[in-house]
Amino acid sequence: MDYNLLRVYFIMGTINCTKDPLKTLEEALEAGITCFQLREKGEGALTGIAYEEFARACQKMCQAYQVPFIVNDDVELALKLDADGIHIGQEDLALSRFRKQAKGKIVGVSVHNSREMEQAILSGADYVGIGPIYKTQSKKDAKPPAGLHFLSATRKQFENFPIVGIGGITEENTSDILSSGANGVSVISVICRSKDIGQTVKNLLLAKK
Ligand code: TZP
Ligand code: MG
Repeated sequence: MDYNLLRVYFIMGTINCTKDPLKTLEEALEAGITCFQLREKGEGALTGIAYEEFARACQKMCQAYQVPFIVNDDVELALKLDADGIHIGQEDLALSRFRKQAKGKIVGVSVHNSREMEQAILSGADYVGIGPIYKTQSKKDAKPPAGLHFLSATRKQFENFPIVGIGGITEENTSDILSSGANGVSVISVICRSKDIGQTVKNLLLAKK
């Protein structure tokens, strides 16, 4: 896959937003995010028809900006909507079970150790998410922060595999994530809670290794 798509990878669900979720997404797209993942989960998340309609609205907006629309966990919805990709965690459906169905789609997997990393590659992942690097408020069942060590060790072992860092990433620490070998940063709250999404995304895009 094109590494550049991972550069500023925005993840969002309605409960993460402090203002209208579609407005949040539009401002982020306008400012130049390179990828979007719908992660509609947690207490108060949309379900059923409302969830599907919201997903379709997000997808339409992403298409207008030619930014990949990725669905978290929900393989069924991703296939139904013909999303550009799917992101799965270790607790989710095994990638080997749907890799064929997801032919041509971007498939991302969250990994936390070298065994999971090797398995993700063998199963046909297109990229991996490594984290939480720092403490995060956005995922209730997040593992303890791992810091930069596993990220940099993984980059040394897999020189060219697409990797995105996640968890507690801000405008200030993005450079550290990039210099530790990630091709980009995935973020929820720094964008969802920003008072100036345009400026926040610009700062994330401008951060240097
Ligand atoms: N997986 C690991 S940390 C995390 C996910 C989905 C949440 C990241 O959110 P934030 O607000 O950018 O820390
Ligand atoms: Mg998951």
